[in-house]
Amino acid sequence: MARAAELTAGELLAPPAPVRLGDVVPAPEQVRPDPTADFTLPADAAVRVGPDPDAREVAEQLAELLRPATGYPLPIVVEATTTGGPLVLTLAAATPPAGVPRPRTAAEDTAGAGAAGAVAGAAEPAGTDGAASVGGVAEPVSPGGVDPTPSAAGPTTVGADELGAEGYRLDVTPTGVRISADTATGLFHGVQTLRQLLPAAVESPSPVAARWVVPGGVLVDRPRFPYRGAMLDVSRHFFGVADVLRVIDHLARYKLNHLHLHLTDDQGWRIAVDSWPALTTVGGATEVGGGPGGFYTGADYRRIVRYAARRHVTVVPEIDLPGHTNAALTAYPELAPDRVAPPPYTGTEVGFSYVDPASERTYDFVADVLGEVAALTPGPWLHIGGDEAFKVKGAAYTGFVERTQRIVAGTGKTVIGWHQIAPAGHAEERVLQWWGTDGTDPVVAEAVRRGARLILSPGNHAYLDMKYAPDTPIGHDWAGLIDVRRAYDWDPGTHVAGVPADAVLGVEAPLWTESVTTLAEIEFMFLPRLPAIAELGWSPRSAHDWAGFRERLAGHGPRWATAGIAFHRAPEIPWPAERDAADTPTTATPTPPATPTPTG
Ligand code: TNX
Repeated sequence: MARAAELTAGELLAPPAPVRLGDVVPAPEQVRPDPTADFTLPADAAVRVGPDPDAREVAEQLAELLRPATGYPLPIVVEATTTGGPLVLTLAAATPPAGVPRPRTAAEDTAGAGAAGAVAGAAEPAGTDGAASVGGVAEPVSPGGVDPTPSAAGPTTVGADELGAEGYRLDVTPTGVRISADTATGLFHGVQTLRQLLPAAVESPSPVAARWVVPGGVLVDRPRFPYRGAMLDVSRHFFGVADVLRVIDHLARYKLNHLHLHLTDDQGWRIAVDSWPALTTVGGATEVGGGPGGFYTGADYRRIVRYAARRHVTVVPEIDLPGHTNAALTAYPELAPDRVAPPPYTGTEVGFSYVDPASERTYDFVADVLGEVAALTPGPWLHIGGDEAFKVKGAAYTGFVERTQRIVAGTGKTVIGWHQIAPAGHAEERVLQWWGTDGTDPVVAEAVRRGARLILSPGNHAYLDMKYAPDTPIGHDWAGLIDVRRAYDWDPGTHVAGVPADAVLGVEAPLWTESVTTLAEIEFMFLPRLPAIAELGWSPRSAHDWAGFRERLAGHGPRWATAGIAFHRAPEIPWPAERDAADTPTTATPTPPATPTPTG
């Protein structure tokens, strides 16, 4: 505060070209810019919020985001009813927004842009605008905010009660910014948007002399799909708690709401299980390339889960079964088909290990492990892997999966498995994670007809362990090269033949870590592709536009650089010239890790 206040007007930087209201990733559903309504944050601003504890928590997070760069104190003021002020968070918006088109559902999107708009309801009378007047004109608003032509959704209106579990409304007027939502999660997403609407210098960890201008107008936003995630493989290389927390920050920035942790594989078992302690003491001591490995204690895992929950991210734990289990077998040979402990594995081959599906001891193990992991996990999901169990075939495989699905149901969780579990019998609500590369799989389509839902992680678009280009220093290419455009150019609603959009729960970008060894390398592979996947999961299909996306994404380079986050300067993105990011650290480009030596 003191430092910022001491700066004279002459020392202030020239006002940066304000970010445009639609310059947000993922693209908001509806944007109505009002260039006459820009707002400048004053040094004495408070964050005003109602008494709901979760909303107060979001207010505190907003202040935490803004304090370092602005140097402003930003006290939190709790009010029974929020009125006005520079920064206001309002839960359960009481007044419907005026003149905002009704959002389209995923199913409507799939029906085609032109026809789908004429759904449910004529335009409501405009007028009772909430925090900020936008003139009450029921004029359509374009998704992405860069195109003033009407969106295909047509001029129907959305009531405030339609913001749903994650939506929010953001009003910017010359006197302040108000974020309204039905839930604290919606407020949190609105805060992430506000962060992007401020100059990139807001990412600075120390005070910066800048005018903190927010572009004027109204934005109404909510997700296309409920499940939007990323996966981190902590088995092939182990990543400590601090790294995982930082990954959660990156997810939250882009409104991703699930972190899938691939906790077990041949190269290491990473989650403590009290009833089978050698899983970690023996099975956790290895990783690809021969490094020391590591594992999360129950307390570590709880800390990750709590940190994620505060950022409205749900942790999805994966225990990969019946294959990918060499680390478990080194600890407990009684689970192996021949009851002989295999040597520890630090290579990168797949498909050779499995727990004995014919042994009752295996199901004791599965029930104990899944029971303990379920008890540690507040979220609704348990992921059982199921991929590449090449040596467990036919009825032995489907029988194992069906029994494991029942064990999961017994823990009260909903089962997720890689799409290889499709031939197993249906289990209520079960979810398949598609990682195929050609969009056709009759077995998966049939499982969906029986009631399964799908998370889409197509290997050739969403696998962030694939290289960007032939010269990318780390990564694989078995599913092809994935540059930013390839990560962006597909539609989760239509991607798998025979799977309708309403069976699609959402999208996930997996990061396998055979070749990824450091946090900087994780960031290099995530950014800038993770925001592409995030936009596919969040934004209405009508907002999908590569030309607009690459321009919006370009503005994030200076943000990452200012925050000290590594990323790949992908050549197809028009990054601002270096001088525009003059106050930013140099981007870290990872050096290639030593090639791991397969040992089996
Ligand atoms: C396939 S995708 C795997 C993983 C590897 C990955 C490498 C899937 C479910 N299984 O075991 O790490 O390829 O890209």
